[in-house]
Amino acid sequence: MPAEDDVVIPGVPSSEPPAFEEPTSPREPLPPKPDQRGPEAVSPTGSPTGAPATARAQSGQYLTTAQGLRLQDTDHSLKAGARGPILLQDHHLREKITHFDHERIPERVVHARGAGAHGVFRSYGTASKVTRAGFLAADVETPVFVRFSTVLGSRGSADAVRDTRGFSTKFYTDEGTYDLVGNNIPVFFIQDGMKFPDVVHAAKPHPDREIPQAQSAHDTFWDFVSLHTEAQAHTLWNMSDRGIPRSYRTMEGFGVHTFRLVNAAGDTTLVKFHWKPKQGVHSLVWEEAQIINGMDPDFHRRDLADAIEAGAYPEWELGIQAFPDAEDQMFEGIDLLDPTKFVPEELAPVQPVGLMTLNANPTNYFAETEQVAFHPGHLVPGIDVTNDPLLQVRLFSYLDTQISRLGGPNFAQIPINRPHAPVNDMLRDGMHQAAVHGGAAPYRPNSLDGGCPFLAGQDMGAFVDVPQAVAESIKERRNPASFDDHYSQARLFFRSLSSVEQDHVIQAYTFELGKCYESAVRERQLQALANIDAALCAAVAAGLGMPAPEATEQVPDRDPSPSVSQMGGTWPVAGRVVGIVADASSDLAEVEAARKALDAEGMVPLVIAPNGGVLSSDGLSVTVQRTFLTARSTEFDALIVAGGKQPAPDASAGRDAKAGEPADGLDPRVALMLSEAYRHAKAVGAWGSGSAVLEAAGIPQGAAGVVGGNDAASVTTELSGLIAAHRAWDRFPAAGAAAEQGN
Ligand code: HDE
Repeated sequence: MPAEDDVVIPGVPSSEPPAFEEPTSPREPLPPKPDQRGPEAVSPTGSPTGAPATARAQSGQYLTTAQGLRLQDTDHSLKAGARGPILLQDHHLREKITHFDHERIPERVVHARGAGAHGVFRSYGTASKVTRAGFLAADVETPVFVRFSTVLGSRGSADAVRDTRGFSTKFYTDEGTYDLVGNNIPVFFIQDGMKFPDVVHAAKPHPDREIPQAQSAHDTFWDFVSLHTEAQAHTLWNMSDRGIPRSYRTMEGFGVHTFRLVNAAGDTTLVKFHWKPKQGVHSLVWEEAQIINGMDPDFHRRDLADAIEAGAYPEWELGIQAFPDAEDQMFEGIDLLDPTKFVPEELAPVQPVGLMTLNANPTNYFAETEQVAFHPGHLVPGIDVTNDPLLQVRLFSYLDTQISRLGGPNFAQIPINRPHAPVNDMLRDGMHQAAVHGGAAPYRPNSLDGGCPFLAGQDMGAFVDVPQAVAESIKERRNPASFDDHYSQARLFFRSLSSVEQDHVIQAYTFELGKCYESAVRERQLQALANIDAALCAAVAAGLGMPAPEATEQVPDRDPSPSVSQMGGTWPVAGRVVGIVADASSDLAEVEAARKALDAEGMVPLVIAPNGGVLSSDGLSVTVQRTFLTARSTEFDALIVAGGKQPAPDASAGRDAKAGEPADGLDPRVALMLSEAYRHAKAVGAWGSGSAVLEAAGIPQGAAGVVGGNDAASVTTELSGLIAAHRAWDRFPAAGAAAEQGN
């Protein structure tokens, strides 16, 4: 038996391995896999049912209709003779086809593509002095469901596109469900929600050809953001590495808006919410992202599910930046009601208030991840909204959109959306009503139902709107003057990045604008860049072959915020994927030692060999997970070479176009894998004959992130240290002078 049985390789499709022959004896449906969990068993009105977790799955040993009628045949429709027409009376046929015809529901108008997971939030209690929210009291544990998403693409689009990511969390608290519906970027495109359809129409594919899918590199997007300059700050975050996260696990989350917390004494505090990933904030490089979108469009979805399956539970600390609830709602000159502005952590540190751990995959994508319905207006006592005009429009939009997306007003009764608090809402009837309401008097006041339900006082856990003074004012369509500053924070952000990160920003703008057809659009965006940073503008203009315009606005210089840079630390390596290139000539004892060492650190080792099956020698055997045909560097955070010099039998361009002519006797797919990994500044290691492979692939010994050693133990130890820093950053050449001038 291959030795890797005790090393978890995630991706198992079912809770039991299948038999080769089609099974012949009836049995109950298989249970979920150990890494999976469904929504908790509560009734449509929030009561625990005590039912087993699988009670909502299919049951019984035999195929039935939706009415539970056992069936004898599901392959042949009922016909008037073997060659005759089909009879209308075939209920099973009509039910099967009709249900299939209606399997799809409208996808979300934005954030259509997502991935979800279950977890738990444990509160530290540190927020109790500013909020009376029960789930933020000391040591309270609250079940959560999280959905991550891209914004622009359709439900079937690729994961690694350049885009903002959604980060939505549903806390099933005892006081009702609280939703924190945020993004991975702390600022937004627009200040007033009324413009949301405009920015979304501009960013979505062109309406005539419906291209391009899931990306901003096209004329309508840049047309809008260059005319609508309040979008420039968010756009710059998108063009930074934040727009192409390595993983959902390595994203920060932001509530974006300012919220108002209220404590037991009624004191209020303005706050911004932050999710800080324990895994660190990491990104892809652009070429890597583009390859991934072809090789594995499900990259982020798979990564999240695999990490949870492998037991590398992703964790985030929830934190708050707290500001005095001053009359002007400003902090250090930053308007807290302007969602295009963030408050640098250097001015207001993020104070941790609890830890979220994602520890189970959903059992069914549609039932859970697709049907989950978030809403920024799902609040609990102790958390209230502010007058941020973006947030105010969201408070209307989310309830409205769910009604058409989920087919009526009762979507809160769908299992994933059911609160874990008693529901007594006097809302009645409607499509898909799943509750069976008792009583005669769903109105207030009544006497027929004994006056039920009663209203609670604040001491009984009622939500009480903060009695917020609203200045005497006139009705008008206008922004405060502080909203007119569109550039200072874009400049602040760019100037806070390291030179490698600045280079990536320059490349992103040059790429995206290079994809725009109209020179007027490119020129207008260059004008906006000139106001952000002259060197950034000059570098992008050079790439586009256009003159760099002069700035038209005097933009104030703010102190940089080094905390926005992603570089310079080390983080846990659990869940990282390491490819081990090996072949029949490899020392399998050493390969096995590397696998064990990586597994012990929570990483996922995948053996890559010339062909599938098992590598065997000297009584040892190692199962192969990838071949030179199926593997690509982008799947791995690091590569180890333990052999694999000899070209495999299919190393010809006819069988695999990425196999060109073998170089120096090396399989060209291995050469390509190594050169890509090297180019993307990933750690690469080798021992024994593997060192000759590195040499043949032209990987310079002694270069940053290139590890040589005598055995698996020394190589994996050093490699793990490099993976902890995410990339061998020194391998990127120093930033161009243009970017440096910007500082
Ligand atoms: Fe959303 N947004 N949004 N949004 N949003 C939706 O709700 C909307 C905004 C965000 O995983 C929709 O259920 C308006 C900011 C996330 O299910 C819709 C405005 C932020 C998700 C909607 C905004 C977000 C959505 C589409 C401007 C970050 C995915 C389907 C006023 C703080 C939630 C749905 C999930 C989804 C409207 C702006 C985050 C149409 C009108 C700002 C993470 O209701």
